[in-house]
Amino acid sequence: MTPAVPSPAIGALRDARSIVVVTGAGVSAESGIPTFRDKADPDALWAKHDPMDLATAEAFMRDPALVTRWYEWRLCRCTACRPNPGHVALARLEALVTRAGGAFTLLTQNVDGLHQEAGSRNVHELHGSIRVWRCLSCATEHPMPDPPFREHPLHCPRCGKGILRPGVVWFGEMLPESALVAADRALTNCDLFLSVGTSAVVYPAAAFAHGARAHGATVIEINRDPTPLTKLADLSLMGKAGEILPALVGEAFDEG
Ligand code: BV8
Repeated sequence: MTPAVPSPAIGALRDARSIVVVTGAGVSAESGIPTFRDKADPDALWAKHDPMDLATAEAFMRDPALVTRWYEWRLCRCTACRPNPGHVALARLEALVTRAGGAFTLLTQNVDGLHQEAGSRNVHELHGSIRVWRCLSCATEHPMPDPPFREHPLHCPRCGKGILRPGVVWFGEMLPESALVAADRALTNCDLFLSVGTSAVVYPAAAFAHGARAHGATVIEINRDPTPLTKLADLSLMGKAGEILPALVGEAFDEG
């Protein structure tokens, strides 16, 4: 079902010269990857687990086998899922905007790699990637072997003694410097900011819309439910990202 998209959103997309998009777990929900806080989703990750028991460095040091198994389970879900029309629409939008000489930056909180698989190019993984793991002893990075893992936790294939942790950003950990620099540069210069499929409660990503707004950007939120950002946004498009994004990009750029 193709949703009706308000003409101001179509005009804003068509006129934008520099777009920043922030995405969260909601953009991967229609690919079959559970979200974190979605009250309507019994599989939501934080509905079943306390994030402080699984998504912190302390939790990993306390029980590396448990946290390794949880990320192994999530990795299984990620590798079994494919990009949905929402991911594809964002990759198409980037191609259209950059081909016309504009700028496009995708800042994702997701760790599943689906934006890149859909063809998005200028992607910055604010919270790292589940597909790369790092040795706590020699700090080397390793692409994740396909599950099931041979041991829990995994030992470093290079030094043999360190254990591997997922290359994600846990609570209390700094975001990658390169992603923060890219975000700062893009937010300072953008004229359109899209927030897609995020509950807008995890910082510093949740503050990006405010920064873009302060620099004069139009803020559009695409989400299935209201969030703390909804009242700040210039436009709030309620619904599924996998339906709204293709309709929005199609209305803005397809002739006829
Ligand atoms: C840091 C691990 C320095 C990876 C995650 C102020 C400034 C700076 C930091 C803080 C601050 N205040 C508090 C902090 C600390 C903390 C924080 O933000 N806490 C919150 C909870 C209050 N931030 C940090 O620790 C960050 N580090 O800033 O370092 C520092 C440190 C300490 C103190 C000060 C400074 C690190 C943040 C990263 C944490 N890592 N996970 C992993 O395992 O994946 S967080 C977790 O939440 C995920 O990474 C996820 O990316 C992130 C955000 O969740 P969402 O993606 O938004 O997903 P959610 O389920 O919540 O929402 C989905 C939405 O989609 C819903 O609205 C739903 O309705 C909607 N939806 C569903 N289906 C659809 C849909 N929408 C559209 N279409 C659909 N089909």
